[in-house]
Amino acid sequence: MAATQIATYKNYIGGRWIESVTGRTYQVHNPARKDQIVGEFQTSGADDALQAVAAAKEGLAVWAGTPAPARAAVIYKALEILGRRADEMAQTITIEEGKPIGDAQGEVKRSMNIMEYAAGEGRRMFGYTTPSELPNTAAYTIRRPLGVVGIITPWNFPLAIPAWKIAPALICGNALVFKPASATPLSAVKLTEIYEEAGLPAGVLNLVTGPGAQVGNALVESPDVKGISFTGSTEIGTEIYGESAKRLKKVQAEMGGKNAVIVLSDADMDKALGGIVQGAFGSTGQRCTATSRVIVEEEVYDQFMAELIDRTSKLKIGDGINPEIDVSPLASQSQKDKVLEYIGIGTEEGANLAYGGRELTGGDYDQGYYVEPTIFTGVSTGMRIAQEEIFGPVLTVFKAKDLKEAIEISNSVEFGLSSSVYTKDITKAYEYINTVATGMVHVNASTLGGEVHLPFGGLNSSGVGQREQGTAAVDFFSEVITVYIDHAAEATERARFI
Ligand code: UN1
Repeated sequence: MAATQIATYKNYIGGRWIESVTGRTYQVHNPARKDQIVGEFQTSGADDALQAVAAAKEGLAVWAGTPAPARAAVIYKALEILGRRADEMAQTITIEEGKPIGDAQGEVKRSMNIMEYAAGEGRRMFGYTTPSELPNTAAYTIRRPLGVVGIITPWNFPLAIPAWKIAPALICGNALVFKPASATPLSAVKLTEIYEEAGLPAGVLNLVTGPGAQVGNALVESPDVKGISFTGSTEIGTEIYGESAKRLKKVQAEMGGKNAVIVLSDADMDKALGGIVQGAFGSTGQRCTATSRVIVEEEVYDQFMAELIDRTSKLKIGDGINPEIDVSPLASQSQKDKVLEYIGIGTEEGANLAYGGRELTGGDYDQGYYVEPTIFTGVSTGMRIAQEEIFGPVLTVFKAKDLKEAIEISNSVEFGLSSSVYTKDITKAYEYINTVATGMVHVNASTLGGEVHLPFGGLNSSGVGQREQGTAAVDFFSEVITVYIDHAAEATERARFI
């Protein structure tokens, strides 16, 4: 692979693949094989972003006027093409992001699911009709696109997150400028190719790769961009929300998590352990819905810990392209540095390193960014490892005397994305559902994921604006217009208070 020629990928603006006006490019490499170059991509700047916005304005004129069922036909076609390219797309995800191939295949499937769901929305896109106070008057709502929308996506789901923003945005008739994470642009290029092949009109989807500080900022600042759909860190999301608020721009920001699982003494231990190990160490913990805290009721704590460590020790670590692998490398050097730094912080704070904690080196490990699955016990809520999002394979464990205390610990963080309880007691499960401070709540299932026809998102520092996916996505990507029609044959006296 290293000997083959490196492909250069371009931006896609106004229906043409073009180079950045900066004249600069950068390389992306495989996090499991540092010497394998995934490709060369445009290092775009603000001028490219603005050119894309101008192209999107032209695309909008065509797309907003296309009936939603006809827009759906393009998305269905793209879905078919993605299905045909599914294996290639899964490999692309693994090669550029590093996640195990099984997870990458799941990601492709989720992308297909959202495209199917969004396309179906083309024959719904409901408004509502309600009686007017006045005779001979019709009153109802319709939906119109927001306009030009900026789509800013992270590296940890290089295909699915773009897919679940782009498909709902398209069905609602918007034109888009898509800025994928600098670390994972190849899945984005391929998704754009798929929409091009599906027949999306020029200018409706524009792709600009490069640094967020230039491209992302230009989108946030442009008065022609009416909305931003962002997924990434709470720090950047907060900045985007603030800057957008000044310009009265609609924002949907999906940000960090510090998701907790509560294990009560009556839990099915096998189920709980399976969900926790997958939640904490699957995708190397690099998911905003990853499990980063476990709170165990004291009666079952010792048994639980022994089994957790046993299961964790059996995980196979290596290059995710090998289907036998459970835990693959972190996505980058900076991710590895950050995770190791937090492991150091946990130790300094006095938590007990119960398992793992080391960087893996030697042999193939030297080719990637490997850190062992790591478990800290004796963690208290004041510690940084109990509060901050680590975004890696690090699990913190707490002991609680009962459900009430467990929920207090669960709610003691600024984040509020996902959470889970394992119990067979329906009363306790409901108490948990009604009091835990997260946007997504699971009972007897891991904190991970979500289905595309249900809203996805969190409370507090985890998210702001309307949820992604489900009908919430249509609410975000459309404006509701209220219509009143007086259809009386002649002038009638109108009520004074209207
Ligand atoms: C998932 O964990 O299944 O950035 C989806 C993220 C989330 C999406 C996660 N916004 O990890």
